[in-house]
Amino acid sequence: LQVSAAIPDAIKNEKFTLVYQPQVRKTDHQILSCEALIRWQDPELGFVSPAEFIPLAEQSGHIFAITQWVLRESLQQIGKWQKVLPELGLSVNLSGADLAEPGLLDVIFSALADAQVLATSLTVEVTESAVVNDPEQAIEQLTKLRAAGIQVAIDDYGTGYSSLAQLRGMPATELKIDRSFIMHLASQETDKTIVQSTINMAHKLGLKVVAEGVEDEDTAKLLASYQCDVLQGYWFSKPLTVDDFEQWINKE
Ligand code: G
Ligand code: G
Ligand code: MN
Ligand code: NA
Repeated sequence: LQVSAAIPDAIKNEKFTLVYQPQVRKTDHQILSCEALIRWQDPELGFVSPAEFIPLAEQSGHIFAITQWVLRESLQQIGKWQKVLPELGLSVNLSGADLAEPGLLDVIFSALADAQVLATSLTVEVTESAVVNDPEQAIEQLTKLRAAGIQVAIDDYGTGYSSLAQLRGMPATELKIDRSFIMHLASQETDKTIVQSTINMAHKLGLKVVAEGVEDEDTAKLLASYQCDVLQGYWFSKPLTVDDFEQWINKE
């Protein structure tokens, strides 16, 4: 059984699950938000990585159905968690193909309404490569989302198609520095310079900065000293199932 051939059935029978990775404040490491990440454990195929099936779903036109499920499922979950943690935010990854869907805004607004979650609680993460296919259409949709109070994060910043010209044109509220710049931060002087300058530039543009892939205490301390607003990575927590996330919250 091929992964691509199994995608329609996985959508239809809701075979995906979500895990949630905490995003914490730089100073006291209090939880602010979490990123929803999709998982697929298939009875026949075993564990299929999103790094494999998301690009296949994009190619076959199935990604928007997956994104709709992710949005509805994660917003329902956040709605429950907000009863205990009213300020908890949620980040969801969007694909470039989602930004080309005319129905995207309706899907997001109805998922928010059904979950009784405020638009300001939601951040959509897009890579700059998601915007290259049809920049005008993508930027128009992101601008509408922002006008409704939804936050827009540029994911994996510094890699792929990212450029200063694209940053200039993006209606972003947040910049997520790619983990390849964070992983060796404590030992690489070049990375320190790049990360520090990127944080300063982002702040001057009015953007919040998130570092992903924080794996040790030295890196967390360095990033705090650079005024990086939000930290995410294995040092704080790996992506967690719903049960594990609730345990983690209770422990913190
Ligand atoms: O969680 P993990 O490191 O396995 O994710 C691998 C890749 O899949 C990352 O680039 C991540 O952004 C992407 N990904 C994970 N969940 C989703 C999702 O729900 N939607 C989209 N579009 N991408 C996702
Ligand atoms: O592309 P995106 O940033 O959405 O990818 C998120 C992915 O990064 C998640 O699937 C998660 O599994 C992975 N991830 C999260 N924290 C860390 C970390 O500290 N180190 C590494 N290597 N990967 C991480
Ligand atoms: Mn992401
Ligand atoms: Na991503």
